[in-house]
Amino acid sequence: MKLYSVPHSPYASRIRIQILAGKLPIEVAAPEGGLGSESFKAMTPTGKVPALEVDGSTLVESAAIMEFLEERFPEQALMPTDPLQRAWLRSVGRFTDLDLAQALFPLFLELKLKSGDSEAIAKNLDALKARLATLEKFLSQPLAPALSEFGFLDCLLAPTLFYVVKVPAIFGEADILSATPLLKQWWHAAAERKQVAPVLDEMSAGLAAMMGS
Ligand SMILES: N[C@@H](CCC(=O)N[C@@H](CS)C(=O)NCC(=O)O)C(=O)O
Repeated sequence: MKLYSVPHSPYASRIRIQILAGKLPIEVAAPEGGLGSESFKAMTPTGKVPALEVDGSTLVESAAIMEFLEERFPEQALMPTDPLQRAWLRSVGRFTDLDLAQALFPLFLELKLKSGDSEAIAKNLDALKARLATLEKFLSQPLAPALSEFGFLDCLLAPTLFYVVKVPAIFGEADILSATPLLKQWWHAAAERKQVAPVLDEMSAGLAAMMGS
């Protein structure tokens, strides 16, 4: 099996945490010809990373790849067996991708376009904080895993939280998690874990390289 990944991608980083945690026998490689190349686009339905080459097929979409690896390597599975807790994790995953990550996109765009529109930036930061308040409610539910434990939630959430913390800081919001204490506690614990920290380091290096610093 071969995972196509780029270091800064939060979606590919989910799978890299899973591989590191379970010592899964999966080679990690850059997309052939680079991300965006015609040869990589021809290999996958979406042309995006992560893409997992397995048994002559190419799987895409991080959430689907994560669940595939759970089933393919059951002895290394990170999800609990309880269907309710599994459903809770999937609901956090969907919220992360469909709401939280979407709230980051206008800020990424601002980093690229540098409009300097402070009103728009403040509005986008407020929208992001509203999503974080929702995430705090998820974490306060009884179905949430213990904040101190490594698990599937780390793979799902830590790579996106990396950007949630990093991007607002560039706009002067030094502690975006200050109003969400459970999330803040979870983030600080997760970022230190041995299965997560090396991947966050790769993300930092990848981001710096991408931004030319
Ligand atoms: N929903 C996808 C998102 C994947 C995605 O957007 N990957 C980005 C990198 S972070 C990508 O490959 N972009 C290349 C492109 O859009 O051409 C997933 O969860 O895997």
